[in-house]
Amino acid sequence: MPDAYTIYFHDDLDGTTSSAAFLRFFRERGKTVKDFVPVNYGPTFKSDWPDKKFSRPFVVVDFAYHPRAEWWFDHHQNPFVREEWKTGFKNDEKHFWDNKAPSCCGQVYGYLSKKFDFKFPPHFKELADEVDIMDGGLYKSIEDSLSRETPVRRIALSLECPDGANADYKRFLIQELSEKPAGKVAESGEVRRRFKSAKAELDRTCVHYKKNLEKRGRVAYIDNSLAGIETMSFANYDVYPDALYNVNIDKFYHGRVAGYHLSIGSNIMKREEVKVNLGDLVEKYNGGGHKYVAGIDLGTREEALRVAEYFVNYLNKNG
Ligand SMILES: [Mn+2]
Repeated sequence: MPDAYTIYFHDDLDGTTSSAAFLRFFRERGKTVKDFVPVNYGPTFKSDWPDKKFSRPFVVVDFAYHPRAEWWFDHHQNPFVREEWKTGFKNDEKHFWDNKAPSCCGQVYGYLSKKFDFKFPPHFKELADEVDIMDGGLYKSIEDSLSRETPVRRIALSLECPDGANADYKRFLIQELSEKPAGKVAESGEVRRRFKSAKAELDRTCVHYKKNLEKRGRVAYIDNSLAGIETMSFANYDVYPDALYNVNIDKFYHGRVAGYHLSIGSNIMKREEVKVNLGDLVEKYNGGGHKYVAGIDLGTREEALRVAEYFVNYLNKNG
């Protein structure tokens, strides 16, 4: 199949659902997709990405720009690894950057519907709207942000359990979501089993936050790296509803190599008070993100603590 596409997608809910939208679109236009490959930012992302060996032709969704991508859609703040890629870039029919889009899934859904007059089945609208809320942090309240009751949120949480991280599970979800409403997909044993285990972990995380979260000025701060707890941004504001920002550290593994992730976010209920662009602020540490939420990967815990300290102070002074 020389013309079958490979879709490279950001390894999260948004990338997975963006791929499902593309699969639907391609399939109905008689094109085949031979594989779906999750990609992520990591300590060596910026040096690896330009020379990465892609299976061609390929599509990139919800992730950094690459000039060889036949189709590319992204909504991140700084998707250009090289300066000349940024200056040479113009949106065209198959390449579209929209850093105002709450999610890439919503972006792809809206774009393909409008530009190609493509008729998605009705369940895609529900999917795109929910991913917009989740990826764009457009929740109605902190309570709403913690709720995992809708089918799309159940699927999102299922990705958080250890065996939700594997690529085959994402491939399964992409196929399923391209065909069926999220409500049907969420009922499958594959999703339910992972949801149950991730929900137990989420409950443990909320207890950990209640016990250990510190309020430092306007910033909610926690180092989760020793407790083996993953950052849960909204838990910050459940504990301290009047905090404006959060700075959280957690530990992750890239294969066998440990790394430390710094999550910097803002309170979704106080967005009009946010004066800085977090995505821009983290650039000098090779981080990435949007105006309201950003992340940085660091090699050691000492480094993570030092950079966290810098941002706690910076945000109290300037944010
Ligand atoms: Mn996204």
